[in-house]
Amino acid sequence: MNKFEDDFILGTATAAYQIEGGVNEGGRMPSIWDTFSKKEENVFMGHTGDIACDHYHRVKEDVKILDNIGVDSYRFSISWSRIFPCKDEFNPEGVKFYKNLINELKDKKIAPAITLYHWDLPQWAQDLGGWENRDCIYWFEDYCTRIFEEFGQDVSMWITHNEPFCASILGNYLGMHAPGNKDLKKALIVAHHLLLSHGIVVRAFKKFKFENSKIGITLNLSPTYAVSMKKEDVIAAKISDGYNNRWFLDPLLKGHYPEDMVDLYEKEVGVLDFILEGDLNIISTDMDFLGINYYTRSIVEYDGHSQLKFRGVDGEKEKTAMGWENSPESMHDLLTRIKQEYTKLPLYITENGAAYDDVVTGDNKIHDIDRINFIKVHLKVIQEFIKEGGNLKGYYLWSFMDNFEWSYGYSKRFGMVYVNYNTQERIMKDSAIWYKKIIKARSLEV
Ligand code: IFM
Repeated sequence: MNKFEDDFILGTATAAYQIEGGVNEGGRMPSIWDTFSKKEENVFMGHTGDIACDHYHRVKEDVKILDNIGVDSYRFSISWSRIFPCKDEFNPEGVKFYKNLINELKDKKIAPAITLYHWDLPQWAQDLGGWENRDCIYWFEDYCTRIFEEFGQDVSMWITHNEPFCASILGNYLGMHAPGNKDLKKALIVAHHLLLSHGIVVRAFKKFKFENSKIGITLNLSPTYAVSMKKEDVIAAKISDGYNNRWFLDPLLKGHYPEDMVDLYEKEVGVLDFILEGDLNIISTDMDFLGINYYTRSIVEYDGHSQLKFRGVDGEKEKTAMGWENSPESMHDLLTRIKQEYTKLPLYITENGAAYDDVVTGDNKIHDIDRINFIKVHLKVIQEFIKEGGNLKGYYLWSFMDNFEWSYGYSKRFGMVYVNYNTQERIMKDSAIWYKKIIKARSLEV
């Protein structure tokens, strides 16, 4: 029987803006997501994170549910604008909120894993140019250093950034996320500054010499396949891979940006003169692990009309409510590639999961069999990869509970715990009951 080792982490994850609510409480000031979600048509039906899952007021109850499920670790993010609501203005009440959460978790022997930046830049920082401004890196360093001083000893796992691709490209090139820009050059500057801030924060962290505490970054990676063997489709797939994956993996793990993409981007936006001497050395500072968020594969073809000459093609596999294919084999391809081409560092799947259109039955149950199957096939791949010698140390299911799914608002449910947004009642879906069994047995055969 295939068992998960005792030190393999079976956890779950959320992010601050997606669950907390309480946006005007405890001294918090707006982030770019408050601003973005309040502008018409940015988010499905005008939804915002104002109340979300009201986790701000329900920490105790939520940790109790985590404890009931039995997760080894809970990954959550800190809202920077609770800690520094205004520039240089530290807010002890913000720290108190997270200290309380950490203590609740530790009481229940759940290891906290903290993401320092999950897209909710304080609005004051955006007003000063946001991540486009190189100074933002140092504001981020100040905030992280303060957090390390407050909680460093209590937290075993730190993630500098969640999905810098989304924060830079979705937020600044495609305009689908805050702050809503549509400018490739801006997006590339933001991506560079995010990566640089990662390296600077890793260096700041190492100075503390915390025992049993590690730091890394989380990338959303999508293995990319050409729709056909035609030369132009193969080239399109290479570009798409460069755009999604290599632009982030290469600087972090190889110390340089991929040359083919530098050439392409320079043709589009001019010289990338925001990359200064020494930056890549900092970006590639040794970290302790690589976090990977994996949801689906991408299939692409050549598109002469698009700026970067590729477009996504619909695949034929079964899809989740996001329209994303359920493709566990591609996660295997991805992990194998990371191991062979990039790093021997410990890997964590810091997110994996699926949205489905859940139905609450008359007796208040949610029989989310599709979600159970989705998680199961991905956990199987993880076991396979570990058997083959892969250095994979943990799995965080996205998400602990239904939450604000960015531009989709509350219309997509990723949780293993159902949230009734009218009453804030939480109901464990069948997937949570199943995950509990898996964790207890440390095996998929339950
Ligand atoms: O909800 C998001 C999360 O914030 C980042 N990773 C992908 C999830 C699902 O889209």
